[in-house]
Amino acid sequence: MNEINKTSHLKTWIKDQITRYVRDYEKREDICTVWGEPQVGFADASHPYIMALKDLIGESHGLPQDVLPDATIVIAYFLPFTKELADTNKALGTASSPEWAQAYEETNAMIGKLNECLIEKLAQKGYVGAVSPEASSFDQVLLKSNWSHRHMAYAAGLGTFGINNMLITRVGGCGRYGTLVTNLDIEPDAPLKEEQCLYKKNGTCGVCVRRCPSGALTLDGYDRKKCYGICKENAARYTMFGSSYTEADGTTPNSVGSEVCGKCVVGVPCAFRK
Ligand code: B12
Ligand code: SF4
Ligand code: SF4
Repeated sequence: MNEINKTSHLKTWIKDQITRYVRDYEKREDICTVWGEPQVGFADASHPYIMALKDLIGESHGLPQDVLPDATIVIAYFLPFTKELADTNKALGTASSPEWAQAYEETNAMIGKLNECLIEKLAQKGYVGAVSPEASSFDQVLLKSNWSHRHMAYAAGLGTFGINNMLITRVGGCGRYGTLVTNLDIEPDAPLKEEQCLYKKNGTCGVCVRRCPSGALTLDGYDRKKCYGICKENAARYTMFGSSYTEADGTTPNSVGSEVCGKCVVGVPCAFRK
């Protein structure tokens, strides 16, 4: 098989594995969430954008090579939520819907298991996959993680950043990301050139800013502390679905419940796209 065919074959195979896993997972009787069609991208683990992340975010931000010494490709995937789920969270105000909180926890739990499955499948083909343990924790003061899924997903060509601070894919921004570092020997994808946010594209829209209940979003930027205030209010409200982020030890939950809001990713034109 030549290089182009091999790349295309492996990319299709990985996307199929992810889609199949999600479709099987949503049949479980102990969960309620269903997902749209996963979007998958492949980032060059040594892309200049990734290599500059320590300067852009902070010295402590991890590189793919910290996770896997011979890292070559970071698989990034986006699991879209459904419009039905988004609609449950459309009402303005600070309270998220219970469905939104539950989907947040269920998706985070699935991402962990999906990565384990992918690691096993890749091993059967002679490749190694590894997850950054930092991805599921974040500094409670800085409100930053040492592993940004979105920066990896951006480098993998999955989307561009909107005014709502979400990475918006070609099918929209309402959903969650996962990443897996690998030593795959395939051609990477390139960052997406076309701007996905209407405001950034042509100065229109701004709906996300008007929907934000905390004032965290403005046309000029994002205040993560204001946003976290609302997320914590919802965590106190939704303690029944678990709490999937942890302290740096990787086991102690960092919250009493589900730290959610999401009013800026529902009821907006960039939530879902054909
Ligand atoms: C810490 C954290 C939070 C904190 C702080 C939020 C923040 N944005 O910093 C709190 C608890 C407040 C929070 C809130 C939310 N979060 Co949160 N959170 C995280 C977490 C764990 C780490 C993010 C982080 O610190 N990264 C490091 C920072 C520096 O990078 P960054 O956040 O990606 O920010 C960069 C972009 O904004 C980018 N950027 C902005 N504009 C542009 C333009 C260009 C050209 C470029 C190149 C880059 C760029 O540069 C920033 C700085 O480097 C990630 C999971 C993960 N491990 O990645 C989820 C994550 C970011 N959260 C997510 C979501 C959905 C939410 C909420 C909607 C809550 C909810 N589920 O109901 C809100 C949305 C807030 C918002 N509008 O951003 C999703 C985002 C999905 C998406 N479509 O983008 C993530 C990726 C989780 C996931 N698995 O999918 N979150
Ligand atoms: S709601 Fe409009 S302005 Fe906000 S991110 Fe989406 S497209 Fe951009
Ligand atoms: S998650 Fe809520 S508080 Fe945070 S930026 Fe979006 S709308 Fe505003």
